[in-house]
Amino acid sequence: MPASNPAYDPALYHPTRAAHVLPGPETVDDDALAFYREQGYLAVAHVLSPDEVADEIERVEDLAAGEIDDYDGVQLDQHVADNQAHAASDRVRKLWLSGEEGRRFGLPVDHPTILGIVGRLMSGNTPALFQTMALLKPPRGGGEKPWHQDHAYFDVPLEDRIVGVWIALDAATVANGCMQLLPGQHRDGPVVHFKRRDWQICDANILGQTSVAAELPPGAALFFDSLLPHGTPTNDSEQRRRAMQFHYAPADAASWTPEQRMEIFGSEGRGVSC
Ligand SMILES: O=C(O)CCC(=O)C(=O)O
Repeated sequence: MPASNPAYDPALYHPTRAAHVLPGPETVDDDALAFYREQGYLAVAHVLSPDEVADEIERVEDLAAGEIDDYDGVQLDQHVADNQAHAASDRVRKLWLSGEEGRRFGLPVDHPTILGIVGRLMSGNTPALFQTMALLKPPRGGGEKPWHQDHAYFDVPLEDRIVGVWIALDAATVANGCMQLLPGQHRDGPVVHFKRRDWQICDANILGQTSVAAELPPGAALFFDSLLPHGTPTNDSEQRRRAMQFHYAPADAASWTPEQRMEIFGSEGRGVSC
């Protein structure tokens, strides 16, 4: 019997509206950059073409199936072990890759459209890739990622804000566990995290708040600030939700020790990874 997903209050994921998605990278103008500074995110369609999406799905499926030599970063999803898998990824929650592995296995971490937008969001600073992953939410039970700020996982000073890029390979919807966000709250600064269902913000801080659902078509990307609170519920639908996520730091970013990070984000955060 697969383990069931840890119970959580469904009211944690109750979006009242969908995020506005810009029609394409060419529409990322000064207003869009101002929106990102104000809201902490930017959703943009057609960052990858349909052919690029098809290629990336193939790559992700090969990695998930263990068909790539020299790669052992597959993290199974404990909750879907009895899925009648049509795709290798239907049993997998995450593919962990270092930045360099992302490059070596051909994920689009150096895609000019992505780097161009990230560079502008960093006000011209050069983006340096430091983490690559694929985040898979298999149908019928793919696991929750509780609310958190990505910066709580990174040993990087708060001034050196990291940009996350979450790219939909399948349509991401509320039903299959798209990203949910608390717009503008990156400006409120770091929030203390606790080890509960994961390294996360306390549920009580989230309940009663109004979230926005980043519903994205395949090939669209969500760019988001490393202090923006976000989370994803379980996928209880019949539709798989495959995505890639890259993180970029400013090239001149400094480093923190884990102790410096834990002083800000909470003392239970040793050895966490996201
Ligand atoms: O894609 C997901 O389900 C969660 C992504 C996320 O928030 C993370 O890995 O930090």
